[in-house]
Amino acid sequence: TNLSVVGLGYIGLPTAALFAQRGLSVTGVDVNKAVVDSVNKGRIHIVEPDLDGLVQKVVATGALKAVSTPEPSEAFIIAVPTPLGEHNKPDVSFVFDAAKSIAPFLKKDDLVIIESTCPVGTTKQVSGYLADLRPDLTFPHDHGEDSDVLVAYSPERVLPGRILIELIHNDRSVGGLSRRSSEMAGSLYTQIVEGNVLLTSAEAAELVKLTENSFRDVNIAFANELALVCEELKLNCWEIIELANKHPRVSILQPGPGVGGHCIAVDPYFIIDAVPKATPLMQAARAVNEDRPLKVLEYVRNLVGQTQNPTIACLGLSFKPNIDDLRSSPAVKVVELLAKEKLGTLIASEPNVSELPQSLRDLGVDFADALTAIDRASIVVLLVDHRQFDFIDPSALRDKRLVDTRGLWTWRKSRKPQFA
Ligand code: SAJ
Repeated sequence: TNLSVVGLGYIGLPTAALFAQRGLSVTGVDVNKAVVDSVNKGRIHIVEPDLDGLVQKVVATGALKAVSTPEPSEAFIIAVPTPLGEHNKPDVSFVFDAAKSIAPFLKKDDLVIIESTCPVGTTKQVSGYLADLRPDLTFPHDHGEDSDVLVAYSPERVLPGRILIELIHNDRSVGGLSRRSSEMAGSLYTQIVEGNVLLTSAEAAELVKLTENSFRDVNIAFANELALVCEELKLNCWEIIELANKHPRVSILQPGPGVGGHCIAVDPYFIIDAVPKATPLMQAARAVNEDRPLKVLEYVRNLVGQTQNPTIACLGLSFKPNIDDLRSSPAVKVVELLAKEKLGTLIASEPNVSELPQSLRDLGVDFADALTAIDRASIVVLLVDHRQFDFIDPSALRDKRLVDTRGLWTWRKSRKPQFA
């Protein structure tokens, strides 16, 4: 089988490489020429365990090649970004651009699968759009089982850092615009997926993806709200959560300085935008989570009090532990807020990158390793619980004022129960 994967990002590239490893002839398509060139040299432009070796191998054997514009193929997977646009409205324009780019090459019995996170109904709209571009072919939204082209939706649900493992082992929802579309898409995925491949409709599969990430956002908001409750009641929220989680049916997540990344903080809006009246809880969760960086600012402001120009060390900048991705990071947001408020001299430390992002350099933030930053500071703000920070000797913190947004020092390291 020939397969084309449109979009060679965090999802498209590992997916393309896995299909190539399983013996398909795979063409990766990306509008970014630098990405195409690097893949064709067997190199990767993203950080992901084991992906470099796999891409190098499948490019060397000729099973995977990258191109800038699509070519004819039997199956097309669209894995392009769907960011939030203005007013928190989903922007699916890259999906439609990708559909337009493959339209000229479609022929009878070809399969088109969308993997990008999409509002419910997008797959059907894309099918309609393709039908307008190719009036010589029939599509399933109009012609059901008899359509020439098959169209389906199948969301990725992999965790960065574990992408190759989760692509293979996670169960996968596959929703077609017709039964035949579901079945053909499902049988394609069985070539890489060892988990269950579960067939449904396109609309259901679209909502499943949005539901998963909205569920996590609401649950993180619960933890963040509990942090506020505990602060008012002067109790340690990490201890409360650990003890509550001993209940066999309770599993509370961890509070933090906010929810970052490209999915959890975005996808709830894809539901909220479609059905605002039905989503008071999801909207409240977003508000709670979006308020977190401002809360951290408030804690630091209180610690600073009347002190003139204190030095403040901010530890961790990525959007979650043990990754190097600083985009959409609440930790970066906190440092920006602190810098704009000119509360003191700021030093940021992030062991997974070699320099600060431009936005922080422009604000005059210094960059140092964690121990140097702590040594120079009177206030230490822990923003990300990277494994490197586990090893910081508590004596280095003895005379520092702390804002521990992750409970590393105020609970996990100290483990001082309430009565102590
Ligand atoms: N976070 C907390 N407390 C927690 C857990 C997470 O504050 O207890 C924060 C993190 O620090 C981070 C943000 O939430 O800022 C998101 O991190 P994450 O680890 O929850 O999720 P992502 O964005 O790396 O990946 C998620 C995953 N979705 C779910 O777990 C339901 C992944 O499986 C999806 O494939 C991915 O979104 C995606 O692409 O949609």
